Amino acid sequence: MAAHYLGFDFSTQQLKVIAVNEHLRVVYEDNVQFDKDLPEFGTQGGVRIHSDKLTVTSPVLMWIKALDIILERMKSSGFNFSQVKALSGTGQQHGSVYWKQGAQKVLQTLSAHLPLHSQLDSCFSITESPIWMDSSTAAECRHLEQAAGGAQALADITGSRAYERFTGNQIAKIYKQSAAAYAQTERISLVSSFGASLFLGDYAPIDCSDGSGMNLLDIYKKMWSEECLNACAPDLNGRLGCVQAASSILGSVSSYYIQRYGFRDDCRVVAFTGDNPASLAGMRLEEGDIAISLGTSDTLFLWIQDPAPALEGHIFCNPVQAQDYMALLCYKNGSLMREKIRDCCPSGSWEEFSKVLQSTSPGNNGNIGFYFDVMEITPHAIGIHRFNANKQKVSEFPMDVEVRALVEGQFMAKRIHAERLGYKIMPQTRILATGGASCNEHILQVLSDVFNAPVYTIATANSACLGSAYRAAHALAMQTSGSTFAEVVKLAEEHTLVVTPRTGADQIYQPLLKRYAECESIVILESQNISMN
Ligand code: ADP
Ligand code: XUL
Repeated sequence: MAAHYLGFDFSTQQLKVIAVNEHLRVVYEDNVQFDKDLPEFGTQGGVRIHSDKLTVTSPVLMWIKALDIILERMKSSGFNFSQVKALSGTGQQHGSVYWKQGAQKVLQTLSAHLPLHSQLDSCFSITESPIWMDSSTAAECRHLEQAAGGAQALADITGSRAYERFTGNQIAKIYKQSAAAYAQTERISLVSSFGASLFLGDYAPIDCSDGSGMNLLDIYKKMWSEECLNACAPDLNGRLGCVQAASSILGSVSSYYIQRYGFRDDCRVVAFTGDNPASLAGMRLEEGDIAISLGTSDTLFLWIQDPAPALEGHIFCNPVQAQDYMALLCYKNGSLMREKIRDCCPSGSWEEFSKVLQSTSPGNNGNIGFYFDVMEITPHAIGIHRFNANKQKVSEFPMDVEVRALVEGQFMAKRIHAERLGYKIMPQTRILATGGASCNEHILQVLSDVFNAPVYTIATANSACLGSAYRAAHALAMQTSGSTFAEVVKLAEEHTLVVTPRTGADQIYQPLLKRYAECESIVILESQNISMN
């Protein structure tokens, strides 16, 4: 009988699912868009931005309802769940879910006659889950860094200095502001391990790779750091449970899925992980490659063996090879910022945005722009800043200059920060692009020109979801025959070469990158002044 593997992605704007067959070909793909398909939650881009503009949450019940919808749709389309040998999944990183006392019992005794959301609706002590876009925990970050002996000391343990969106700081804020809700909390999950818990019918462990995005895990010992836990909230260890390797098989699907959807009783649930680690798996990253994901957030990641945590960027445990690591840079002002500038074009369409990129020339005649609608992570800066060819600040650009300045600026920042992490572009460098905007060839052309390297994609822009299906197949193969991830994904389709750098691009961007870095220093200073006033 044919074997299928499922991957689920609880991402910022939608829940996605992909099924692959035993040859790792995609046989089913669907998504539930939170804003459009679940309007009763009133989210924008899947999130709620609170009035302080810093607090950003998503309703946990919305994610559960989305799972009910997607499974029902699969069932009505005739999807044969009994062929699924294993499933795994992924979630936006850093977001946290607070299960109320008694919730474990409810998870273990779900009735197959009812949808999940109606049974789990009173299972959460915090119903608005803080997510990665939140930047309201500056005070908690300062406290954690102090407790660990400084920013670098914290990075040396957890792979990152303190970041506002990292879960330990979010938990510390919840403990401070809602001590009663914290006291009622039986378990804290990441979005990924929350997804796994729904399928397992029990609390699923946090995996090491997504666990690295919490400022709580010792990434070398792969255990919680007592020092960090104690600095965030009391009795945290018990609420987090143990961590496990990302390729662990956690158990079989709960009887709920067997009875309601016809899953087989030995369908395995493989640990869920963060979307960036899952993307690394889906892109089949190899040493020397650089992956760029252009989703709600823009991220850039590399596979590394000898990590050197710094004050910029993050080091996570590697999701497919337990002894290795991955480096990651994350940019908050990704697709949503591009959408904002796109909407300034007369027709507000991606076609027009692309035409403008095509009709303007690389280097933008020396004009440079920084577009940070929300406080950026690297650099820590906010606002829109435009510089003309003489490095003078200007208040506006014509629309076509603006579009190119935005896209060139976003990619120049990525190249500069990757090089600061020690990354070197070599003649054999491949850029692997994924995420929603990677279907746009004109955006990828600018990426290729700025990095002076060819850009490849895979058949789906949803690499995190696909990577989860691959990880499910790998965990089973590892258990039965000890296969490595690389051996298992050899079957997958080749990457597709989409664009190569235009002649002369390197000569244009070398000096412009230098100017961009100089302008960035000015922008950082100005942002500091804005936040002080
Ligand atoms: P996430 O998984 O983080 O929810 P996706 O990776 O699915 O997000 O990316 C969604 C984004 O992709 C949208 O916000 C949209 O701006 C962007 N996108 C979709 N199509 C295009 C296009 N043709 N050109 C540029 N960006 C696009
Ligand atoms: C990574 C990050 C985002 C989220 C949402 O550190 O914050 O990429 O994982 O995609």
